[in-house]
Amino acid sequence: MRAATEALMVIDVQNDFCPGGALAVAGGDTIIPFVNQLMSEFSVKVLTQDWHPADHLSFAANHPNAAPFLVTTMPYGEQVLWPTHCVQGSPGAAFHPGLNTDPADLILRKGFRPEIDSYSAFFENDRVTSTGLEGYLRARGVNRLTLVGLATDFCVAYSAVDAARLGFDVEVLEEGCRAIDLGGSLEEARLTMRDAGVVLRS
Ligand code: VGL
Ligand code: ZN
Repeated sequence: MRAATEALMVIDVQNDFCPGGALAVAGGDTIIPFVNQLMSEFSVKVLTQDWHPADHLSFAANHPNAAPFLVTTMPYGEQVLWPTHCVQGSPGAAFHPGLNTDPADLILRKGFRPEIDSYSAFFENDRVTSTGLEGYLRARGVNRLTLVGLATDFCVAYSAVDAARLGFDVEVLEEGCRAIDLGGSLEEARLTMRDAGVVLRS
């Protein structure tokens, strides 16, 4: 068992990011046995859930004449427009049925404000609005994080980079992640993570 100062973070292992889902990540479901095993090795376990209202502005469908995967400019910067996914309470927003959610200490939902996306589990996409997760982890005495989940190049990478910037020791286990890889986004995310001091383990 890992020390009580270490937490496992499982990012967005939800139906919509698995094969058959609205924003399916290739092989997204194949990480699940590995993730379930890891969960038994950590005492502190946090799961995140992408959790959007139907009118969320990260959805291409909520912009006139916009197609999914185009980039637009929002008040807080660039934003990819996604297919409608992880709508609050929908089957696509539910955790994959193979994921063992019972051992989770905390389930953190993010992306619930219609006007702003939140890839990271720590800050919304303006990079300043806090989700409260830092306070939770610090209050529990956690200083080291291991991340797995979906997708490597968006929610995992943003969470890992924010965590490193906040001063946590951060490791991403790539065996427990799968990427969307939109126009080279995986390679870019790897570089950004390394620059921020995140340790990538294959
Ligand atoms: C994610 C795109 C949009 C993710 C969430 O979990 O990586 N990607 N919303
Ligand atoms: Zn989303």
